[in-house]
Amino acid sequence: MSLSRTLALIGAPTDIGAGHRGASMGPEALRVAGLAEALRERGLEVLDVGNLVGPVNPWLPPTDGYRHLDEVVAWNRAVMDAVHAQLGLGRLPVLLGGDHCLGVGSITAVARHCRDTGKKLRILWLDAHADFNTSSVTPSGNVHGMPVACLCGLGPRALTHLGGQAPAIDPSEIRQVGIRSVDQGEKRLVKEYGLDIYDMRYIDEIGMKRAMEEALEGVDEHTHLHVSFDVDFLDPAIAPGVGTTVPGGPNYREAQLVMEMIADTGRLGSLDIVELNPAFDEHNRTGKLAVDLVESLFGKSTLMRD
Ligand code: B3U
Ligand code: MN
Ligand code: MN
Repeated sequence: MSLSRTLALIGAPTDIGAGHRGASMGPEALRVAGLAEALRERGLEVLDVGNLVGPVNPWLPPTDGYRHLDEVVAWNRAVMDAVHAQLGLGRLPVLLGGDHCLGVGSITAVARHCRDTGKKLRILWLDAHADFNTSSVTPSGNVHGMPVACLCGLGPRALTHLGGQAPAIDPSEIRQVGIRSVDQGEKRLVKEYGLDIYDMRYIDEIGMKRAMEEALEGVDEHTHLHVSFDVDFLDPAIAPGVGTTVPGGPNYREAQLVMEMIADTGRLGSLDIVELNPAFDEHNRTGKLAVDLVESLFGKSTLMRD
């Protein structure tokens, strides 16, 4: 893989948008699992820029359909600024979450960078959940169930307009893979917005290889590929260390194939690793698995391939 760019690891230690506490420990768990060392081993230059700071989690019930909206906005501003700054320096940002509400800041920054540089944006959203809830249909008020809707212009103004203009992305720029939990009202919305969803039913029927070929179709040398990797994408049998496990996810081999096929495009431009929750993990097993998969995402393979 022709990746001469420096990677910038950006920690965002918060669980501000989640339904369980503990994703705030995600960045450190990824570091302890040896993320930077593993990537350096691959010959990549890796800079750990440390952790962002933001408000503490007040752990309050939702108001007007959102939990902790002000704090969510503050964290996302910090993420957006940090990701955008690293992209501006020519580095490949790797956001270490933190819960998935941070995808709003990260992808808003990436979308702006693509507009400024004339790149085509393709987002691969690897997740058990569609994350397309709004305040009126959410079963929980947790903003980690809403980032894709916010990015598509549906949500509180402070998040939809985080980067100044809305929507940050067009639904046609995103492919969701591994989906197996979509709430009632959310189902109607993803249909209305025409999201391209490779759910587990579809993957079972056609296989992961073909599903990924379809999800990556059209990716070319003008494409900036952003991967938003929610660790609950993985089957809970191999990845118990997340807040909201959903059975029936990709197994180890399927997950490896996903990462390898993305690596093969050579177009990976930015990455989120979110929802890792060490409070639910077993001796950082899920953290180590995430590192293993990210190594594949950056080109580790058993044999030399061309
Ligand atoms: N869809 C549910 C649950 C959920 C979404 N994302 C995660 N969990 N990690 C909700 O609360 O919106
Ligand atoms: Mn998610
Ligand atoms: Mn999820």
